[in-house]
This record gives sequence, C-alpha cells and structure tokens, in this order.
Amino acid sequence: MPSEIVHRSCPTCEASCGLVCEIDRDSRKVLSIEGDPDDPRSKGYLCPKAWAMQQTFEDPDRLREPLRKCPDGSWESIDWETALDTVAARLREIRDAHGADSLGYYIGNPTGHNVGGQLYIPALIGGLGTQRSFSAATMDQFPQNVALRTMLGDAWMFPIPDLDRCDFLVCMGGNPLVSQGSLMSAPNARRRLRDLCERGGEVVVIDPRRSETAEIASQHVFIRPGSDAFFLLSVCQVLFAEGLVAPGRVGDFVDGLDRVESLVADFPPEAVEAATRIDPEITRALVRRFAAAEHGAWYGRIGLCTQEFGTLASWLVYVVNVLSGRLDEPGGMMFPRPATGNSEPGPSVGPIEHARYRTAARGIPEVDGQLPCGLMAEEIETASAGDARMRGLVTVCGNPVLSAPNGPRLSEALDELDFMVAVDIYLNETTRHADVILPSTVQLEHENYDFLFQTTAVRNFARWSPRFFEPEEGTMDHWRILTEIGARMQGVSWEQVDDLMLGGMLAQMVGPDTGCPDVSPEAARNALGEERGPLRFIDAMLRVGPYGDKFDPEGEGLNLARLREAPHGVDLGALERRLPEALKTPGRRIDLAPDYVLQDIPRLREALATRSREDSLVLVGRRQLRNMNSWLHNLPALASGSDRCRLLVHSEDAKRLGLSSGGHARVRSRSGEVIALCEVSDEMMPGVVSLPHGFGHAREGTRLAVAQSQQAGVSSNDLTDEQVLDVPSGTHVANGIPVVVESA
Ligand SMILES: Nc1nc2c(c(=O)[nH]1)N[C@H]1C(S)=C(S)[C@@H](COP(=O)(O)OP(=O)(O)OC[C@H]3O[C@@H](n4cnc5c(=O)[nH]c(N)nc54)[C@H](O)[C@@H]3O)O[C@H]1N2
Ligand SMILES: Nc1nc2c(c(=O)[nH]1)N[C@H]1C(S)=C(S)[C@@H](COP(=O)(O)OP(=O)(O)OC[C@H]3O[C@@H](n4cnc5c(=O)[nH]c(N)nc54)[C@H](O)[C@@H]3O)O[C@H]1N2
Ligand code: SF4
Ligand SMILES: [Mo]
Repeated sequence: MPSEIVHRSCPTCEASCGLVCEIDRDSRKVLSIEGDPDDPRSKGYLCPKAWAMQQTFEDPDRLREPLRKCPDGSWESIDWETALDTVAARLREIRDAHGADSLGYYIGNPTGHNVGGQLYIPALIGGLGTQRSFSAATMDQFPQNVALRTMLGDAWMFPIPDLDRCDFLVCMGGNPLVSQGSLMSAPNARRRLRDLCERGGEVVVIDPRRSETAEIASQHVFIRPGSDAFFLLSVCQVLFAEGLVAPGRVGDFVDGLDRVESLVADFPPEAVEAATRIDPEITRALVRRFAAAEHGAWYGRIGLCTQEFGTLASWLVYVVNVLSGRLDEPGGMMFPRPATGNSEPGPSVGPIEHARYRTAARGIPEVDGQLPCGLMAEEIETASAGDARMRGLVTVCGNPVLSAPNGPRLSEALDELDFMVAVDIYLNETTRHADVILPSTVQLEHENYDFLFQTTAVRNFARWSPRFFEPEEGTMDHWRILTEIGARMQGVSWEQVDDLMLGGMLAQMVGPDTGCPDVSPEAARNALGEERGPLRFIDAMLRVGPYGDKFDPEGEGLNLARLREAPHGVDLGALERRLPEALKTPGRRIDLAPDYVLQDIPRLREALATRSREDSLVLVGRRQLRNMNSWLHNLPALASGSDRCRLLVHSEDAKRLGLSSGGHARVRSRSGEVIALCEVSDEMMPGVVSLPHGFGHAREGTRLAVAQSQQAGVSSNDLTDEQVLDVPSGTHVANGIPVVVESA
C-alpha cells in the first residue's frame, strides 16, 4: 500500500499542535511529520518534540511485553494473563492481611496526555479502594486547584489568559516560550507574545531568571524565589491605595472584597521589598500600567505553585485579576468551554474537604483527596510509619524517583514494599523497583482526544486523533490495563467495570432533569455502539455537551463521528464569558477571601521577617525545549548535543564560590547532594542558582541506553526537601530551596 497522509494532534505537551504526518502502515513507519497549516490553533507550528511520539514508538528500549522480576533481580517476560493475575493476587493478599489502606498509588503526568489514561483512572482507584492517593499534582498545579476550589467551587476550572486579545500580560513563574504555556495551552507562544507586543501591548515577566520569555518581553523583573505571595499582596495594596480597584461586572457576584482590603493594607511595597528584592517604585509603576491597560491578564504558573506559599500566591494571582476587572473579560483571564462539558453549570458544592485522614508517619492531612507525593517514602518505611505503613504500590505513568522530592530516599523505600507494580513503558529509575511492569500501547497505536487540554486552551477547540498503526500483538491499551487491575481486585470482569462506569455516567447525563430530558439512558447506550474504551465516553460527553447533537443524529451538533471527519479539529471560537453561571459555589458567588486559604496568612506573616533577612543561596528549576520532565531523554532526536543538565550561576556568585563554566559544583541541601556541571550566566538573579529536573539517569538497573550515555545529568530532586510543604495544599517546594554550593 502506498504511503498515506494522516492528521492528528501532538500528544507530547499541553499545546496539542496539529500535525500532518506521512505514514506507511505496512512497514509501520512514520515518513514525515510537519505542522498542520490548517489547524486553527497551531497554524503549522511544531517544535522538535513533535517527533517524540514516533521515536517512542520505535525506541528499542521501550517495553513491549509485561516483565516480572526474578529472585536474582533479573527480568523475565510473561504473558498478560499471568502478569495481571500475579498483580491482582499479590495486591489482594496485602489488602486482605492489612486492609485496603496498606495499598497506595501514584499517578504521573503522561496520564493527562492519554484520554484512556484519564477516563479509566477511576476503574483502578475504585478497585484498589485505598485512601493513599499520590500524584504529580503535588509537585505541580495543586495550589491552583485548591485556590479555585475554594473561590469558585470547581478545582479544575482554570482561568486562562485570553492571549490573542490581551494587551498586557504579566507572567510570573512560567516560561511559555519553552513550556509552550501551561494552563495556557498556546501553540507557538513566541509568535503569540510577539503579536501581543506588536499590537502595542506589554509582556512583563517576573522571574528569578531572565528566561527565554523574559528575553522577548517588554520588561523583566527579578524576584527572590518564594516571595511571590508577598509581592502580590503589595500589588493588591497599591490597587486599593491608589483607587484602582474596579472589579466591573464580576463585582456583582464577589464576596470578601473588604476582607482582602484590610488584609493587604499591611503590605505596601516597602514592607515586602527586603523579602522580594523588588523596588517599590517598580511595583507601583507596573500596577498603574496594568490597571490602565485595556485588556490585561495576570498569570502565574509552576514557579508560583511549587514554593513555600504556593496556595497564597496562586490565590493572589486570581485576586489581582478580580480587583482589576480582568476575570472573565475578553483579553483577560477567561474560562474555556470544553466540548465534553467539563465546566457546564451544575449543582453547588460545599467547602473543600481536608484532613479526613492523615499520613501514618507524620499525620500530614489529606487535601481534597491528595497526599503530598514526596511523602511516599516515609509512608513505606517501617521505621517511619510502623504497622500502618504502605506495603503495596501501583505507579501509573510516573517516575517519582526523579520527579518527586528526595528521590534517593524514595528509591530506597520502594525496595521495602511487599509488592510494587508499574504501569509504564520503560524500565527506568522508578520502575526498576517494581515486581511487575505492565507496558501499554503508545500514542501511535491508539486513538486520542485532547480531553484535558481543551480545558486549558487559549481558544475553544475539539480534536480527535486517529491511531496510526494497529497495536503489536500481545500489547494492551493503557485504559484496559487500569480496568483489568481494578476489576480483578473486585473479582469481576473488566467488561462489568466498563459497563458500570458507562451506565453510571449516562444515568447522570440524560433523562429527566438533564440537558437531554427526552433521551433515556438505554437509548443513549444504544446510540453509542459496542466498541468499548474511552472514545465511547467521549462520544457521550460530546453529544450532551454544550455544542453537542443531544443524541439527535439529524441535528447539527457535535458528536464523535463528526469529529472523526474533521482532520484539522473543530474550532469552537474565542473564549467567552462564563460567569456567574459556571460557578459551583452556593449562590454562584466568588469567594474572594476563602477562610481555608486565609488560614495560612499567619504563617506568611511570620515568614516575612526571616525572609527579609535571608541571604543564603537558593535553588530554582527550569524546563528545556527538548525535555519532557524525565521521560524523553532516551530518544535520539531529543537527546543529542551537549550535556543539558547544567547549574546556572550568576557571575558574582561564581566568582565568590570559585566556579567557572564547564567546571563542576557540589550542591548540597538538607536532603541531599549532587555534583553538577556549571554554567556561569547573568540570566540568573544573584543569589539564585537554577537546575532543570528530570535528569539523573546514571542510576543502575535501568534500560535507557541513550539517556544514560547522552543525557545522564543529575537529579535536582535529590535536593528537593520532601519535608517542607505549602501547608494548605500539601504541595512540595521545588523552588527556593536553600543550598550550599562549592567547587567540586
Ligand atoms: N524539581 C522539580 N521537580 C518536578 C518539577 C519541577 O518543575 N521541578 N515538575 C513537576 C511536574 S510539573 C510534573 S508534571 C512531574 C512529572 O512527574 P512524573 O509524571 O512522575 O514524571 P515523568 O517524567 O513525566 O514520568 C513519566 C513516566 O511515564 C512513562 N510514560 C510515558 N509515556 C507513557 C505511556 O504512553 N504509557 C505509559 N504507561 N507510560 C508512559 C515514562 O516512561 C515515565 O516513567 O514532575 C514534577 N517534578
Ligand atoms: N519543553 C518542555 N515543555 C514542558 C515540560 C517540559 O518538561 N519540557 N513540562 C510540562 C509540564 S508537566 C508543566 S507543569 C509545564 C510547566 O510550565 P511552566 O510553568 O512554564 O514551567 P517552567 O518552564 O519550568 O517555568 C517556570 C519558571 O518559574 C521560574 N521560577 C522559579 N522559582 C520562581 C519563584 O519563586 N517565583 C517566580 N516568579 N518565578 C520562579 C523559573 O525560573 C522558570 O522560568 O510545562 C510543560 N511543558
Ligand atoms: S509544542 Fe508541544 S504539542 Fe506542539 S509540537 Fe511541540 S511538543 Fe508537540
Ligand atoms: Mo506538570
């Protein structure tokens, strides 16, 4: 058969760029990958990571059949039936002897890039029945979830910069030029930001490093890591003191303005200058320009989340947008309207749940169902958690030995588990500790739908991606693996679990008191067809969703069949106002001063004095174009070139410490030590050093030949202290870590 042209979106990062690929199905080869000029969002853009899906597919190190660890530590291939039976039997044994909470799970980032991974997580979790829930969220956006849950009643309704209509963007703790925008899915962030400036607008970057984004910005302001909450309080103080508070339309449904006003009164820019190192006049001038701009958006991302006051800083970003009338306004911070109906109006919710249970080792409370991922080690160790320890662990698309804090401690603790299973495609730093590894099919072998990233995109869209190649014999889709484990834990078939999930969903979606009152669950069930898997769920959600056909095949609306016929995806238009209808708080009002978040203010006040005196060297992280956290370093196209894992040090610090570019530095923190390659760079704020995360591939017992030989590097999370938390969210502090650096 001749080669074929197929379209899909790139599954590797949030931007979800449209791609045009030439493939040969017979030889299972991708002949070319280019940007799709007809994709309304990415318009032909792509980055070097567009090849990641093809290179992962071809990687000889990628696992293609289940592996079981032999008593001597070597690995043997086993068939799926044996693998799944072994996993279920061992996990059930542990549960029967020690209770369901002796099991735990960790969900990693690629879950968000795989529709089956997302939709079938409940099948796994339901089967395990444990409260011990860990994920990459507590090294990521969880402070934002907590702030939104308390303010809007919906943890997952992120306000996104309306980038294409904005004329004043403040960017804190994010580097969209490299990350392609996070909670701001924006293919070709460089062009979008350039356009913004060319429209006469401004981009102001507040970051301890003059990042790639800062390079093209109108202004860059250095900030001392971890002091953003102080800075943002001073921004609010200036807004009130100078009479610039103007919430506009949103003011009709906001509570707590007075509380915020009295709180911020104590934090004029002068009061926080010693902590932030930002000149008060710079703050005032910025606030005035932002308030005067026609369409401003104030945006904060991971540098603001994974820091000591991550929840307060994330909350304050939203407060600034409300005070200045930017929330839910065109050109400001707006809410996408996903075709699958994720943020449609619904019943109101009560206060955020927390402290319903606690960790065994140190009694750290759960928050909205999450426990801090860096506490997995102490929860496993007999010495820390005693009889209540975690004995069985399931990791799903995660590499916490490199991505969670204090990797070396976790690495040792994993060997104390009675049983560990990893649902993963590599034998890597984490999965080498497993007893069984269950590898799934990869992106080119299954269909996909950009389920998560339609909730974070700067423009509404819906996009289906086809499978390129039939899965190799003997492989299993990710969603099916999760369902099989869940089902076997409950002694039912995976089909029964699937039917139950679908039935449960349809019962809520159609029939009386729903958006489809005339459709019965049975009729909907029949209309969806017999093919099991995530796309059937997506079809149901699309059909009842805001643009859907409401199960009327004659209707104009969206359904999966129509999406499958749209090779460039469907453009659903610019973001539109969603409030107050979409709020899930009682009375549909925004709580600008949620008690739960404000409980952390005393801790912040206490820290001001210490922070203002502090002058120790601190470590922050950064992302790089050719990485995706820890897992693309084994792909030749992305691993080539010189060693990328470098510690950036300002020249003043380098001189004082005797460091030079190309030399090595010993970096020590409370939790660990690494020896890193140095690069002297005046991109850094003096007193701050930067090391990317996701490296550290020299560890033994993995199958990552390319990563080991070409981009081994060191793991910055050997230095991340797992004990320090952003208290309201239980998120770890990966930015602003006190370190001692010396020449090695
Ligand atoms: N110091 C520091 N640490 C950080 C961060 C930071 O900024 N600084 N960032 C944090 C953030 S934001 C995140 S999201 C986390 C990420 O943390 P994790 O999700 O734990 O780490 P990843 O490196 O993304 O690991 C991905 C894993 O999924 C596997 N995988 C990839 N594709 C597939 C697939 O298709 N199927 C299956 N079954 N497995 C697959 C890979 O082999 C790898 O083991 O890291 C966090 N850690
Ligand atoms: N190429 C590439 N793209 C990615 C990823 C990747 O690994 N590689 N990972 C993806 C994932 S999982 C995520 S979550 C997103 C994250 O996307 P972004 O949030 O854009 O993440 P980073 O690029 O790490 O940018 C964080 C910035 O915060 C700054 N910073 C550090 N500490 C502080 C602080 O205390 N205050 C302030 N104001 N700034 C601080 C850092 O210097 C850095 O410039 O990126 C996604 N996209
Ligand atoms: S920017 Fe992201 S989505 Fe676009 S091609 Fe690169 S990795 Fe893929
Ligand atoms: Mo992330």
